[in-house]
Amino acid sequence: MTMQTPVILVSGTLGCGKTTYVRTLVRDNPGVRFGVVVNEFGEVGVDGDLLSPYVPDIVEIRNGCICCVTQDQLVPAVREVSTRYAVDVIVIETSGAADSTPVARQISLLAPVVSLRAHIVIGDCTLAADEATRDRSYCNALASAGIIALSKSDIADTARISGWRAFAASFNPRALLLDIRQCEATLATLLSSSRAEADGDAPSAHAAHGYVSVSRTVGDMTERQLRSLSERIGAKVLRMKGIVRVDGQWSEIQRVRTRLTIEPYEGRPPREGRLVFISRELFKLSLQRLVKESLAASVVGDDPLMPAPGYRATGGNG
Ligand SMILES: Nc1nc2c(ncn2[C@@H]2O[C@H](COP(=O)(O)OP(=O)(O)O)[C@@H](O)[C@H]2O)c(=O)[nH]1
Ligand SMILES: [Mg+2]
Repeated sequence: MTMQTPVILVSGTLGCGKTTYVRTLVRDNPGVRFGVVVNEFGEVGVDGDLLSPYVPDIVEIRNGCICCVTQDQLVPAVREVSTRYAVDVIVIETSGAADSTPVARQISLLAPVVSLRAHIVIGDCTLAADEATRDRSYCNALASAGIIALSKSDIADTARISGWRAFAASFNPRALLLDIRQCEATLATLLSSSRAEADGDAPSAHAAHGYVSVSRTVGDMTERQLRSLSERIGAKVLRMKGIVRVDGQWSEIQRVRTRLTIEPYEGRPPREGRLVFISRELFKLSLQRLVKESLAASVVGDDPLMPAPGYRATGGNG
């Protein structure tokens, strides 16, 4: 008889901590063989590389959100992970714009081979709950979540954390409300819970989320150039991430809103550095121009003797 492979669905806004959560979950459960399906807007993926040192079995779905544009790729991806790799648990990380309701519905098409066991929606406590929840897709995800996990309580102010707690308790009282660090440690609890309330009748997401993404390959940069780039692209770019050689060391670049972090990259060095930029307020053309100008100005502005990094467009999609 075929065993049902449990699926954990993880969603939440851009930069809320989905990949960080998946990485910790996998790292803290070394006896469990995980398969991961990770979805990104752009045609150039970053999360797959960030997860690859920990998860051998990853399928990336790029070029659009799995709740709408790339929905038809989800079932084949989950089937591939569950059959080809014979994993114990499948984790699906949606893009930051996804409405997880249609995603859950797609997963149900694969019953009884896989079954959605936990639906975790992350709330980023560095954002005010009422700001984060202006997005309808995200609200749909929160409404159907079995678990609402609050991230970044270590750096958020207490008023925002209490705001999130109050919001989550009233908006979806059925959901289990946890600090994300509690979820990381409790795989057995996640899998034994029946808190995967995929509401099949909820309205599906609109076809376009209004996000645009642009990817660039980049040459070596200094930390100063990167910080200058981060400042120049401004607040209209909600998210920047990538893997770049910074001051001679391959680094994981993360910028959520205007908060930039540069950490050593632990995976296999890529052939070339790359950065992905995501915005919701700008047209694609404007984002392309902003990125191009900011990259050029950051490098030239920092050191006139240094040639501009050899960046070139690698596309990206809305
Ligand atoms: N301080 C803190 N930072 C976090 C936490 N979760 C995620 N981050 C940081 O937030 C940034 C975006 O995280 P990531 O997991 O890539 O977000 P995703 O876009 O939702 O997958 C990274 O710099 C993470 O290190 C958390 O609980 N606390
Ligand atoms: Mg991610």
